[in-house]
Amino acid sequence: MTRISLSRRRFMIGSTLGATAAALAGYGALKPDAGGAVLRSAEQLTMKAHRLLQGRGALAREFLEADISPSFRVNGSTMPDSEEYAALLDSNFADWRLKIDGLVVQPREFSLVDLKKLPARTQITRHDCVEGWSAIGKWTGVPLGSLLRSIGLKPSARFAVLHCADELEKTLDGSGRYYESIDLIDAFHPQTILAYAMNGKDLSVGHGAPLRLRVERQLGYKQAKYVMRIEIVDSFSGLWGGNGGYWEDRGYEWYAGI
Ligand SMILES: Nc1nc2c(c(=O)[nH]1)N[C@H]1C(S)=C(S)[C@@H](COP(=O)(O)O)O[C@H]1N2
Ligand SMILES: [Mo]
Repeated sequence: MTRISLSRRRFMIGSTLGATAAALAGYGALKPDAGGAVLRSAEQLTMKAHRLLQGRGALAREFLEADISPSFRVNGSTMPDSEEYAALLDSNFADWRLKIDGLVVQPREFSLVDLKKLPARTQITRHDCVEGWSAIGKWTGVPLGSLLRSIGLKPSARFAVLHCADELEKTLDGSGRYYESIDLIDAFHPQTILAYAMNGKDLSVGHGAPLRLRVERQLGYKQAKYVMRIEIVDSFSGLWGGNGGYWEDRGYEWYAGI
C-alpha cells in the first residue's frame, strides 16, 4: 500500500503546487524587484505543475521483445466461477459480447471477431502489482478511445466503468464482483487498450480471457480482466461501494498512477 499512498500524495501535492503557481503567475502580485529567487521558484512551481499535468497524457515506457518476462504471474481471479462464464468459455467465446452502454449516443455490442477486425495496437509494457511484483508482457488489442469515439459519448460522460465476469469475493448481494473505472483522460490515452492477446496468443483464462483492460500508467489492480460490459457514467455513486472499483471499495486509491 505504501507505493499507492506515495503516488497519490505526489498527485495531490502536484495539484496544490499548480494552484499556487497559477496564483503567483496570474495576478502580478509580485513587484519586479521582489527578487529573482521568488520568481525563479514560481517558475519552478509552474514547471513542476506542467510536468505533472502533462504527466497524465505521457506514454508509459515500452520495451523490446527480448524484455518480455518468461513467466507472468496470474493474480486475483484466475477463473470466473459462474455458469455463464463456463458456457462462454465452452464455445470459445463465440457467444461472448462486449456491451458498451450508459452515457453513449448509441449502446452497442461487439463480438470478439468484431473487435479483432478493428485497428489494433500492440505494446510491450511492465505491469506493476501493488503486492510488489512486476512483469513485462506484450499486449494486443483495440484502443478504447477509438471504440468510444466510434460510438459517441454524451456530453455528461466522465468515466468508463469496466464490469467483469468474476466475483473475487463471494457475497449474497453481488458486491464482490470485480469492476474498475477510469476517467476519460485515461480512456482516450493512446496506450489504453482492450487486449484480447498477450505475447502473441489469445488471452488465457488466467490473464482475463477473452478481454482485459490495459491502462499502462496505473497499477495492476486497474487492469480489469474478464471485461463484459463498459458503462459510461458521470459518477460512481450508484455503483457498489461508490468508490469506482472493487479494491477502491476496500480502501485502495482510485487513481493508482505509476
Ligand atoms: N476481473 C479481475 N481483474 C483483475 C483482478 C481480478 O481479481 N479480477 N486482479 C487485478 C490485479 S490485483 C492484478 S495484479 C492483475 C493481475 O493480472 P494477471 O493475472 O494477468 O497477472 O489483474 C487485475 N485485474
Ligand atoms: Mo495486483
